[in-house]
Amino acid sequence: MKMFEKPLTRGLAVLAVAGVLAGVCLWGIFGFLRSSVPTVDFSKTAGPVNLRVQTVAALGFGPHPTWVSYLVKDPAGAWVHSTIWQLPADRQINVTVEEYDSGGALRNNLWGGITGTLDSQAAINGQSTAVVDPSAGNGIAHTFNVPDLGLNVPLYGISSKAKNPCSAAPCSTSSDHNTITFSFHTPPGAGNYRWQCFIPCGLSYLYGNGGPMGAIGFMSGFLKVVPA
Ligand SMILES: [Cu+2]
Repeated sequence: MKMFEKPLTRGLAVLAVAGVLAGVCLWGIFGFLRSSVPTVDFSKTAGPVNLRVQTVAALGFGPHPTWVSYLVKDPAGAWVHSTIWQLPADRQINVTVEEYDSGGALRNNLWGGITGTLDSQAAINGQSTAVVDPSAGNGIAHTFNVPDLGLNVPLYGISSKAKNPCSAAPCSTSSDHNTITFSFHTPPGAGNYRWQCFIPCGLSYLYGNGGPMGAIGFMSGFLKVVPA
């Protein structure tokens, strides 16, 4: 190996490799820090909490602009890329989901049924229903599930041929969307309740379960229930 004949050359090569490795490590660490998800606090609200969220086909910014995601509107009215929502205990939460993604069939039709809401129903564009047939119409784009609260709400998708889809979040209601509303009651005690989407919507990942499906801030998060 003529290239590493001289000790100085060899030393420089080792330094260069070490430098690249250190760079890769720092890039990974800062990438992780950048992606930390903020908590959006709704616990100071008096009376029922009106929670407005949206599901989008592509976030459009940050390290993963192509990923599907949830966003939430903070109490000041700004859309925030967060799935960690702090809620008061023992309180009615009125949820409005603006759903901007296209839908499809479910791998398990069980997730088409609505459970855990106040009347075991949800309204899709104003029409109350207890079940969304995944093989009818546009199918289901995402679900909102809080397993510990028995909550399952399928989110009816927009047409894959929609003429005015939203391409980057936060989406405006002038883009094609469905509005899904439902209410639930938070438990009387404090606790962290994990929630997630049960549709394997991480396209281009193995079985759809990677990427945004495995990342807090995209298709899963926490309800941080705190004493009111
Ligand atoms: Cu999803």
